[in-house]
Amino acid sequence: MQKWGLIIDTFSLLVTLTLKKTKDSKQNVCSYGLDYSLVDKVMTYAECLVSPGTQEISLTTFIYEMTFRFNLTNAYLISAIFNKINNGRSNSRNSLTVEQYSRLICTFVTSDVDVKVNYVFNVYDLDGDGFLSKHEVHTMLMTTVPQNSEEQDDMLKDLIEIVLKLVDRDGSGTIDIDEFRDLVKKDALYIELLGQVLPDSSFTQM
Ligand SMILES: [Ca+2]
Repeated sequence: MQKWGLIIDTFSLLVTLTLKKTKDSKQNVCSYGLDYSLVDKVMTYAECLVSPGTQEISLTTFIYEMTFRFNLTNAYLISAIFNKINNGRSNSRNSLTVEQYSRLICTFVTSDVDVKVNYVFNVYDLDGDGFLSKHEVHTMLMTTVPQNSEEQDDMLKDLIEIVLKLVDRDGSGTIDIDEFRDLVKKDALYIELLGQVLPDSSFTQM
């Protein structure tokens, strides 16, 4: 009888640990005001993208999903998103964990504007110093403005000045997260001021 008691105890401990792990994993993925069933759906979708024989989502799959499911069209911006969400891994590879990918998709589907603002700002902030420098603004705008002539190059320079004048309220020559957030609060369209890193309006919710 004692043996069965021990087996049952071990079994319930395992069930508790498994449930706790699933719950922790979902909490890790997202606390953006999404309900668990939606986070569940996102994670199930992300798990389907894992390359056979690995636990990870490859860069190729990531590019394919961003392009064809989320209608992101700029290769440079897709790679900037990938690098940003892959950042901080000790053995940085050309793949993402299911959690990293799910967190991105949760950012896409949440209606929490602050989460989206933080995400977009971080992608634009290429060197991760917390400010968008003139150089970063230039690099981002180059992805949207074609530069085939001197005239277009001048247009780009003018555009950079216009953007800085619009956002850089303290005249520091850089854009900080508060300045960016304030601008987006004035008009939500400004969230993609420097390039599209969120799904467009044709994206249907998960
Ligand atoms: Ca920066």
